[in-house]
Amino acid sequence: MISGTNRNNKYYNITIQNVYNGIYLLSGSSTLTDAGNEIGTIDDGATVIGAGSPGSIGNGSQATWGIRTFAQGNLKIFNCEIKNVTCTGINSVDGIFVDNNSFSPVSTDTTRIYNNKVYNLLNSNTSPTSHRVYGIRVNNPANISSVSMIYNNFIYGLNNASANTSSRQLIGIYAQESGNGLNSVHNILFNSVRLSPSGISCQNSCFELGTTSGAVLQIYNNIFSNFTSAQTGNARHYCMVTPSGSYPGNAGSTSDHNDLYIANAVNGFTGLTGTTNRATLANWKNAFTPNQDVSSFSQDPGIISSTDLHIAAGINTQLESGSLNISGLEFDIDSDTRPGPSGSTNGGGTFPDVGADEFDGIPVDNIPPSISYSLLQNSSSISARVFQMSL
Ligand SMILES: [Ca+2]
Ligand SMILES: [Ca+2]
Repeated sequence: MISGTNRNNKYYNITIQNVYNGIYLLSGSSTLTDAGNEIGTIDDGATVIGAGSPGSIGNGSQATWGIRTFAQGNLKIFNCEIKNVTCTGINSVDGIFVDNNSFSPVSTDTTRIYNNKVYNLLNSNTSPTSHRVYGIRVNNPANISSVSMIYNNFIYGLNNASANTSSRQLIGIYAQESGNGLNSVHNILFNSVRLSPSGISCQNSCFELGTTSGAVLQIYNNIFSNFTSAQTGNARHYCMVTPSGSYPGNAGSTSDHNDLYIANAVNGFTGLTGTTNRATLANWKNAFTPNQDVSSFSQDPGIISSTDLHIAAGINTQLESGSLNISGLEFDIDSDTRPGPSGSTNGGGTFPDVGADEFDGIPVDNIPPSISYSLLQNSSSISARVFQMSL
C-alpha cells in the first residue's frame, strides 16, 4: 500500500437514523487510496443504518445511500443492516455503493462485501428521467489485482416509481456500471436477491453488468428471483442483464449454479443480452459461447416470507447442495457451516446450498445427466462387441 494513506479505521456497531445519508468513506484521491478501513459488526453488537420506517435515511431530493465509499483499498463491509433509504428526486438510491475511478491503474486489492441485509430502498419520483435504486453497486479500478468479493448478502424490498422504460431503474446488484475496470475481478457469490416491487412501471433486474470488455466476472451460487407482476410495453423485468451476448464479463468470465427465477413471464425474462430478451433459462444459457449457467436452474426459492430470505428446513429444493464449493467461503450469512449446516438430517449437506442461507433441505436433482456414446458400425467380426457410453 502507498504510504501516507488513511488506514485501518474500523467503524463497528454503529446505529444511524434520521439523516440524509448513512456512511461515506471518501479518499480525496483515486491514486492515493485509503487502506484497510472496515464498516461492520463485531462481538454481540449491530450496525444498523436506517430506522424502522420508510425515509429514515434520505427522504430528500438528493442522492442518498446507506454506505458509500470511494478509492478504498482492502475495504470490508460486513454484517450491516441497511434499510428504509428513500429519495424523492431524480437521483440515485444505494444500499451499498463501493466506487472507484474505473480507469485508475491503482490496485484496491481485495474488497469484501458480505453478510449484509439491504432492504426497503425506494425512489418515489415518477419522472421518466433515469433515477436508479441499487441494492449493492461496485465499480473496480482498472487493475488486475483489484478483486471484489460480494457474498452472503440478502437484498429485497426495492421499489422505484420511475416512468423510465429505457434502462433498468431497480437493480439488486450492479457490477461495473461505470465501465472499464479492465482485468479487475468481481466475484458475485452466494447472494439472495428478491425483487417484488409493487405497482412498478419501469424496467428492473436482480443483477446487471455494465461492460463485457472490462472486469472479469465469476457469478456463482446466487438466487436471482424476480416476482415483478406482469408488465406492458417497454417495462420489463429480468434476472440478469449484460450489455452483449459475449461472455457475461471480459474473457474468462463464468456464471453457473445460480437459481434464475421469473414468477411472471408477461414481460418477464430470464435475461437481457444487449437488446435481445432471453425469455427462458435455456434461451439465456444458449446466448453465450461457450454456454453459461449450464448447471443453473429456475425454481421459486420458497423463502420463509417476503421480508425473510431464509429457506425453510425440510423442503424439497434444488437449492439444497446445488452450489459449487468456493474455497474460503465456508460459512453463510448466519455463520452456519458450508456445506451443511452441521446437524443436517434431510440428506443434503453434500455441497453448499444456493443463496446466502445454508439450510437443511431435501436435495432434488432435476438436471438430466449428459450422455454421449458412439454408435456401433457395421462389422464382419463375430466376436463380442462393446458399446461405450459416457455419463
Ligand atoms: Ca443459515
Ligand atoms: Ca444444506
